[in-house]
Amino acid sequence: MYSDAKKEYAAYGIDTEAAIASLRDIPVSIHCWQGDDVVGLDGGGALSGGIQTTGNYPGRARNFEELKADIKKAFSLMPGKKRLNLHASYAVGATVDRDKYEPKHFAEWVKFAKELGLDGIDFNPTMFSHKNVKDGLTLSSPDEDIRKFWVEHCKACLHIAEYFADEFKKPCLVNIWIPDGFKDVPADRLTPRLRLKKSLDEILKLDYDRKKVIVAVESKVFGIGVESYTVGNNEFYQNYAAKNNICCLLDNGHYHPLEYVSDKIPALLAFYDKVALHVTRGVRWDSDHVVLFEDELKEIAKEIVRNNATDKVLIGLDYFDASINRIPAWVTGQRAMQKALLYALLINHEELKALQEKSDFTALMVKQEEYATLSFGAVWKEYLKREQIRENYLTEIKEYEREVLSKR
Ligand code: RNT
Ligand code: ZN
Repeated sequence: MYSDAKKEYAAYGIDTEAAIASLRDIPVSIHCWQGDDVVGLDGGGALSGGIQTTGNYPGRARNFEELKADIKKAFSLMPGKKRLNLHASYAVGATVDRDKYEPKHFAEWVKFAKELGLDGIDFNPTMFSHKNVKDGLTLSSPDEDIRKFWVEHCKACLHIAEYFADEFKKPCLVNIWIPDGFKDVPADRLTPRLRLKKSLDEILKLDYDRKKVIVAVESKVFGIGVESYTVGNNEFYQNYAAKNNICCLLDNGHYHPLEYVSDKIPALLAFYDKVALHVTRGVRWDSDHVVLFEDELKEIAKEIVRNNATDKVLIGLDYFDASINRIPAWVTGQRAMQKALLYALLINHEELKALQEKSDFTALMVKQEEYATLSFGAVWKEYLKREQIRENYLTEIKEYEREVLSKR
């Protein structure tokens, strides 16, 4: 099947071997929080901040050991180059509060990530599920003690990120997302944003190595319970990032359903050296369904590949479903991302771009449609085979569920 597919793609001017080789080299940062419903290990409390997991499927990882075991299992079923994306709330054995976290609280994670042969670790300050989220506000809080606490937390996270970068000799992405917003019509939309700006300025004043640590800011249109106003909206962060030479993180569940992140990627590439992504699947009000191999994901992958931006676009996953077995949830989303990248690598973009430039939109449409039915599946199977990964992961996961998850 593969040798036929190879010939079929060659007729389109595509080298399937080169596509497979490129795919192997594109890192995808995999979020740790699908494994435990975003609960974390630092006892911060129930999930808050306008995000929610729904469902109560048995087998949630309840501690560090269980989470590690599940990550190990899930990652063993994922092809390609993998990074681990951690939240600060996954500190191990911390007896201090989040503003005082240190690299040592993450040393166990480094050890684990090295054992798994991962490409690196990415990091996120956790500004939700904590008593210091006051009236739903963190970095934009009018309470100076609260605002300062979160500024200190972010600074601590930059130090920890530098430690990750040193350990793996690879840059670490630190993504700042805050839940701050209001449920109902505010009386003042500017003041909280000015306070957020001030907080970010204070965080970035820290003397950190910008080559090792890439700071990103993640906007959102609304959250559950904060439907009327989001302090860190898209315009705020894009302008902040541009003026302060940091990075924007686009979460494709954070926009109006008629807006597409695939379209935003090239807009930002015109101005930024790096663009970070949270790949997810929005469904109506929820921004965090398991990623599937669907049209928008393909478009996102095409924008990364055809703009030669595989080292500029930092791909991270962000979804959490508690209604199904969490391990196939993880694996399905990661494989979907890999499929989309492979799909994009198996397109003769130069030919299609030339048709657009010549305004031959008829040929462009016909050709694009042809790609939909080429032997993609055969190349995907070959890729999995070479990565020594079985296509069927359900059987193995069912067994893990019987042996491990169901006993929790
Ligand atoms: C929330 C943001 C944020 C979180 C994670 C846990 O809407 O997408 O990225 O999902 O940091
Ligand atoms: Zn996100």
